[in-house]
Amino acid sequence: MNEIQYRNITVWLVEQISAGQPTQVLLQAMCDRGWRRDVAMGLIAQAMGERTDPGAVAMPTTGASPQTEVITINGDASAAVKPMPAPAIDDGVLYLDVGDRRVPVLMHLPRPRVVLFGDFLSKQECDRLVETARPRMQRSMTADPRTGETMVDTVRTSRGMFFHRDETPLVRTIEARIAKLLQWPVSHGEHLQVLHYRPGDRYEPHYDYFDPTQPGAAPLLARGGQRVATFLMYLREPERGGDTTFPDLGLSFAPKRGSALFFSYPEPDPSSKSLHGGAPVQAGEKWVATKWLREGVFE
Ligand code: PD2
Ligand code: ZN
Repeated sequence: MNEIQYRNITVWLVEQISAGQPTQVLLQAMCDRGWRRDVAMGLIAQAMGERTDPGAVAMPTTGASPQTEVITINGDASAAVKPMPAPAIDDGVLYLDVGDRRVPVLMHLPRPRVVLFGDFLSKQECDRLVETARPRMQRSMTADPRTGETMVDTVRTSRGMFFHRDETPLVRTIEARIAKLLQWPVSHGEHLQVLHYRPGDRYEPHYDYFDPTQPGAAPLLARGGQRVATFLMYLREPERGGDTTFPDLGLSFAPKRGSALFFSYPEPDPSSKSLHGGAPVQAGEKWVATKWLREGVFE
């Protein structure tokens, strides 16, 4: 860290503190972006006009929404704050209240942020979503990075469909539940997608964000900005296979019915470590629903 980075982060911290941003959120955002915790605490304390002994800093324990990420551009910490969808996982939390149910937190990784939830959907909700989607399933498409046009692609052999926002009472309930859990408005979510994988079907490892260096990204980004997070709900489990995998993290999640997986990628590049895929279904059928979260309003 050079002196300019320290000066810029301090300026940013003073602005954030003056605007009322809780210190806990600032600390988390800095740690998430690679600042050592003690250094971050010292800088926050300094910015608050307190002494720099980390032990002297009183950190409030209450969470705040929305969560934020400190973005470092070209290695320069001329930091900008970026709100991000994220569950309010305070230290030691076991359940999150989403209004109509308490959702168990089964596993979480802070960086990159990956969270596994149990019981996000009931068995009845999973079944109803599958049966409503089934007559509308078509071969899944991917976006061509050169043109932005959607196309059939061998990396993704599932079938899928999209619900319109608010299309049915159940879709509305699920969208509201996701918004509450991730502290992110319904308006900033893409339409709910249902995917169906049969034996052999898979989704090769990929990033969900649009590569901004590709010419085809512009039309995709024009509608709601960049994708910043994914929320994947498991609706029907196969007999074998079909894990969601993160090759860079060595993580693999079994597609357990009713559970849901969240991960975010504050920057649209491989440093997000958000490479992930759907392993081939070996036996039986896998059904999932995906909600991709945008940084802006997705019409
Ligand atoms: O179905 C999956 O496991 C899966 C894996 C990777 C879904 C997606 N990506 C997606 O919908 O983006
Ligand atoms: Zn994906």
